[in-house]
Amino acid sequence: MTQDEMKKAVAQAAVELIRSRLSADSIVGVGTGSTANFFIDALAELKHLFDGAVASSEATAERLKGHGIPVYDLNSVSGLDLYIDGADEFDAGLNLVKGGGGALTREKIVAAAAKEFVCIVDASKRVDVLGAFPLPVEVIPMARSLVARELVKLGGQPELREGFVTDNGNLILDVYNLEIREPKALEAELNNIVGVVTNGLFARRGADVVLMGTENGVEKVL
Ligand code: ABF
Repeated sequence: MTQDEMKKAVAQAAVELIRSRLSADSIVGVGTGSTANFFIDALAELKHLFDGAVASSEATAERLKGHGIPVYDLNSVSGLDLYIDGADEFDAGLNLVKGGGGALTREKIVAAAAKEFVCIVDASKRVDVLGAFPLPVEVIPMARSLVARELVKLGGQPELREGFVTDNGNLILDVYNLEIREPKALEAELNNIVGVVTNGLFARRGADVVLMGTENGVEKVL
């Protein structure tokens, strides 16, 4: 199985998982990335079963609309039952690193609004300790250097993601060399740096379930 085949399989498994929970007034939170894209394509088959979606990025909104799925502003809905999204890393505690695609802030907002977060990944995303994947931190442009210096004090090695601006008009610092043994504490500490909008640790609100595509099929990690 190729990595894309695993992503596709896990996307299909997520659709099967949520199918019985969809009703005419359901609005589904939808994430960003290549695995989420496979999910959107599979979800489109069920578009007659639910009302619409809230998107975690402009790219996802466009893809949903391309399938004829209505996209709602989060402010116009009272909450979401489900959020389905990928990740860059996950550990045994279902803590995640996200934001490789740069959509971390909107992803974190939509995840916070959802009762259940179903994370869909291929097996390459499982790690013992988070941090091999550089941790994305979204920063207000004028605070870029200030935040970078604070990240160095924490032992990280921040690098500006060149030529990239988030959907919110901000910058991303990718932080290398972090061995994240206490994800909840680090998530809070990073959020306390003035100028940080969000960081890519999803630990305080991690996944509720991870569906992982492997060579031998899809595994459910709880
Ligand atoms: C989003 O897409 C991100 O938070 C994460 O960076 C990325 C995962 O990408 P892919 O599914 O393409 O591996 O979920």
